[in-house]
Amino acid sequence: MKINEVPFIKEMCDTADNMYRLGWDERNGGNISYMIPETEVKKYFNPAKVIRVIPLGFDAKELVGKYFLVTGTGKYFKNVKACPEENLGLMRISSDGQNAELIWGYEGGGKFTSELPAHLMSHTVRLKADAENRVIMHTHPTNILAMTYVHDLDTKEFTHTLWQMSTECIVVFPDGVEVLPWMLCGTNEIGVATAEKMKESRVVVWALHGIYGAGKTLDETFGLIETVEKAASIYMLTAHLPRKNTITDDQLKMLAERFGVSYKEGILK
Ligand code: 2HA
Ligand code: ZN
Repeated sequence: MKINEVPFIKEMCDTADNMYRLGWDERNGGNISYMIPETEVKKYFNPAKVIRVIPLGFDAKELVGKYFLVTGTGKYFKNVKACPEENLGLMRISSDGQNAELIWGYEGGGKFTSELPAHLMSHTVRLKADAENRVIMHTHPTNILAMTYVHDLDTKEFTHTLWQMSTECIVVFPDGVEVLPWMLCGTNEIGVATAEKMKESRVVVWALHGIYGAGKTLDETFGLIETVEKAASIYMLTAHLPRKNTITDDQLKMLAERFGVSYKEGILK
């Protein structure tokens, strides 16, 4: 079997390719981690055969024994589909939670994304909120990024504006978005801060940088970020124009009721 016929690898390739084509992942921008059940790993790989052990640089003891398919550091989303074995790695968290045991990938001496702390800390938090969560996705969508330059970064204000930007928003992300101020990326500190925000929401905006999303599948997580990005694009197209119409708070409440979602408190009046 060819590597790009392994279902979860094909899915990852298609997703990275799609995100690249949308202009979200310039150069080495963006990273994805996808938790793969051991039963799935065993269908295509020999988990007893560890190619390399790579120190994590932080403690991932709550994820011991779990397998993740992760984009590589310095790698380009543009190239993932053509060469998954160089741009992706399949790894297991070692029994002491300190290392990544590489099962497949990162050919040519690569390693996991520099944002792995934010990914694994977010997985830990989201798994507590939803046992089926499997994906953490980080990307640089153009309009979300633009919006953080011109909009108040207060989480409630930011969420309220996004919810108003299209009718489906409050239904797709009823837990709103959390916003982190600019922080140095690639550090354990931004990982801790991101995971803390992930307790409240499946979407965390990194001001002046990009976005994090969490979900059960690659499709669902992509769709979540896509919806936030669409809302941000409506904002960027209209923010400088006189507003004639808007979705009111009462209408947002009607939507939430109709679609049976419980939305984050303290945002609608
Ligand atoms: O991997 O997006 O945040 C490149 C990045 C860092
Ligand atoms: Zn980034």
